[in-house]
Amino acid sequence: MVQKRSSNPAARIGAIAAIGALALTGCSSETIANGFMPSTPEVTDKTGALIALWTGSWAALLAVGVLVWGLMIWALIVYRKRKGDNQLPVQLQYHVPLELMYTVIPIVMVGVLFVASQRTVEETLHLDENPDLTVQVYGKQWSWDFYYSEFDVHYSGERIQIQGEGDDMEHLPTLYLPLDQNVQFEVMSRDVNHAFWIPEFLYKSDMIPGRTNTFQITPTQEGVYRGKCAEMCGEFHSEMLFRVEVIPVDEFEEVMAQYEADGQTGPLDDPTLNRWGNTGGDH
Ligand SMILES: [Cu+2]
Repeated sequence: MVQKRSSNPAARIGAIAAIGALALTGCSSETIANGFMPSTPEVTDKTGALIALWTGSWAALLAVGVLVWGLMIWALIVYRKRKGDNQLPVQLQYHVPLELMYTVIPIVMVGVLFVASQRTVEETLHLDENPDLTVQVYGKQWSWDFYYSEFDVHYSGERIQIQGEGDDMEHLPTLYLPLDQNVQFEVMSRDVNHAFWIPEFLYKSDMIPGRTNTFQITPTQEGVYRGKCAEMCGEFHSEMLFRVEVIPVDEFEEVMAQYEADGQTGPLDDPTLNRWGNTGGDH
């Protein structure tokens, strides 16, 4: 008995490979649309533009890659050395239209990527003159301090020993952010270089002693996010974590009132808090 076979073995192998790849990665169409980034366009006012740049660049580069690989494979097969063929193939030099093409097309491609990146960078780094809220964030070995200047209240974190995966997140220092409000972050360090990173916000900023780095983000989706230090800063760098809670404005104001009731008032910019007595300025 003859086994029934698909008329096109290549198509069959392709289909199996595609199903296998999808099964292995377990990815949904949404994950693919977001370019496998740990975020969605809804998280902040910036994530949409960042994801669009990332996926757009990937799509363009993949298209170019497929074209180039296709041409290479085609040339390899069609112009392969055949039996008894000892002649050099036609040598093509100083073919002006061809040389113009492979000079101009890459320049246009790099130009398009440059303009798209530059636009997104400008959008991401743009600072409004009147943000709704300012949070000063201090990195320190190995925790975080947050000062909400409009409310004149603070939260000072301590290092939490991480026991393992799971519930530890509850005990981490929490940065509260009001939903749909433009928050200005002013990030600094008390001792060594750290980096402020909320992966789902797709934004990371260095925290350098004696320097203030400023950026603005409007969180647009309620929820709890993970934050971490992204600069190797010593023995317990891996435990320098925090959580971010994006909550409606009225709930945010309740948290601020609670901080005030608990006596967590006043700024945290006292230079004696800094390990090196750092007063900022020239370093
Ligand atoms: Cu660190």
